[in-house]
Amino acid sequence: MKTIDKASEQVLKKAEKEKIETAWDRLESMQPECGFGQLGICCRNCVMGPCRIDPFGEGAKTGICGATADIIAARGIARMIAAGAAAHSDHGRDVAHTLLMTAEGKTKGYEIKDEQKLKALAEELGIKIEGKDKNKIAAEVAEKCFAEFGQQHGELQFTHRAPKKRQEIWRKLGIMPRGIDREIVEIMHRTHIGVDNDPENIIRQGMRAALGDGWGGSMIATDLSDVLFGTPKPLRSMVNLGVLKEDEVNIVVHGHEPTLSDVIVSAAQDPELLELARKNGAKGINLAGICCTANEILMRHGIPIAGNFLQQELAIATGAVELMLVDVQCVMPALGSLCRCFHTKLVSTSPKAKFPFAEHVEFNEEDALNIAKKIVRMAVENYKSRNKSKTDIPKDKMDLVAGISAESVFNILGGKYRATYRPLNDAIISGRLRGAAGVVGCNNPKVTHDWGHVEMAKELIKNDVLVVVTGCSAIADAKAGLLTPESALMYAGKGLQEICEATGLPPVLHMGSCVDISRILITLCNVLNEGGLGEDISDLPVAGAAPEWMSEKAVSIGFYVVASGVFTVLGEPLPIQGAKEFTELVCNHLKDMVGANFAFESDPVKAAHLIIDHLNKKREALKLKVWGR
Ligand code: BF8
Ligand code: SF4
Repeated sequence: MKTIDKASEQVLKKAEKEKIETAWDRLESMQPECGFGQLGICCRNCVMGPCRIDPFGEGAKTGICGATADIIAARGIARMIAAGAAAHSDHGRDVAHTLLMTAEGKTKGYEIKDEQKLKALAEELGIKIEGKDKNKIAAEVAEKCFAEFGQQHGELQFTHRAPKKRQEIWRKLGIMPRGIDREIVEIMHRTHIGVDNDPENIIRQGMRAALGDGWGGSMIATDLSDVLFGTPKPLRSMVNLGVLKEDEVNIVVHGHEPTLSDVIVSAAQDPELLELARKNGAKGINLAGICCTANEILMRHGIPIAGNFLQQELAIATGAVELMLVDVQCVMPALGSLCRCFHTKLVSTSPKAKFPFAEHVEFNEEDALNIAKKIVRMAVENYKSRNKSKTDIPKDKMDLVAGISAESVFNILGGKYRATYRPLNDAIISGRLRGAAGVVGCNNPKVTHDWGHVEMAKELIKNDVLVVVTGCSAIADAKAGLLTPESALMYAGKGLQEICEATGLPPVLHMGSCVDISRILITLCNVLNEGGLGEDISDLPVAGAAPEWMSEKAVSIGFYVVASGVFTVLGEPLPIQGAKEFTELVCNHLKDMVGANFAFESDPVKAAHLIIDHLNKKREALKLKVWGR
């Protein structure tokens, strides 16, 4: 089965009938995938190779330089971390840039929306705020954050948000990140031929760069986005391909950075463009999102989501999309040729990311609103070209609640509102909640679309585990109805059900895009600070999972989550299994180093039970109630 999502299934049938190719078809024609690559034992870091290790027979046991399977796999993973951390962090840098330009009055279409968060950040960063207006403060905050990327000595500022004990672990292991860019560069240096050839030493640097992502680049992205676009608060919206409209201009935003999508929201409400839409025979302008940029504008504006990663092609294949605009990350290069089968215009906007058959309208912050309007106008003018006979929009759409941040909501978990995390901690201590799990990450056509996320989330909430979600996982669960308060009655265990009833919250909480996993880290710190659940993140009854992951960003996330002390289960194994000792290091020995490790389990229900067992063990260590004992 390709997908559990009815809307996706309907469009996939249409695609098959009309011989439209999708990622699933391409996966099929790729079979068998390269076994050396899957096992992580091939290397082309120099041109004496490429080399590959024979995992079974009498073939090569080292590369030409002498690198073993373990060295090759460790280098490969470190480079995946470097790419993932670079992607998230560059996103953070772009938000810092937009904040600085806005503070200097050089942008059109942005303003500082959360002054309170700005001031709190300034104080944390050691910036004096007395007598300064918000723009002056914002400029200094942006500059200070910029400096974190290139910092050569010292420690990243936001790592000091972590519990003292955790910071000590990082220092002792030599994995406290210095500057974000510096750690990424150092991975590239160490994995060059003939540099670091000790798998443990390599992965230490991998974790250091990953921590620079989670507690650096990603955290900067989240915090500065909140300052600029507003900190999310709970809100309702809709999800799935059924949010596309038959009689309106459909614009789909896809990619990651909120800087463009946020102004597109304003441009789509422009009276002149709405009038033009009506003149062209459309009833309005309908905005929807794919992937994490969708999560960004859902969290802050309630803009509906058309789908997750594997639905990017399906949205176009409905025939109802006038224009898809993309920025960076997770955008398939297949989109351009697909758009040529329909009237859909594909518009690339980032100087960093151009695509075949896409029209490029370069985005810049100085003129953001005008550029956004230009793109919306292109969509409106394209409505006339829609071929009604080629259009087929699935009816499926689902309600959802989103907009959960570390600042909101957790205060009321447990039922009574007080401005502390006490109710949440009490719920865990009393055993109404067994613990919490962050289920995050991508889609991957190797896994039945959405199945990994949805089955895992259901099994967890059934066992009174509060589930927090981000990225494409959040979208999968939303489509299955798990982001509605009502789903608690259908799927949650008794304790979690009581909490959802008392608070009106769903049992699965949407915390945003993938960079917003930093919100989960902060939530964990807040829980610890509240007291009663240990002294370090690794003491908490919490776990992480990525049931359908595929991207290098997910590898970076996995490593910063584990290095922060959170046990993490991956649906697809890391490509390291041809390297026995390195696999043992990642799946076991890391526990002795950072208090947490990875597990690989492709069955989402079994994976949920690995998590539940882990939470039970943590509860036992904290001397809290454990079920069935
Ligand atoms: O950053 S979950 S497929 S969209 S990588 Fe990409 Fe994966 Fe989706 Fe968001 Ni995250
Ligand atoms: Fe082969 Fe070593 Fe060169 Fe890699 S670095 S390609 S293992 S010789």
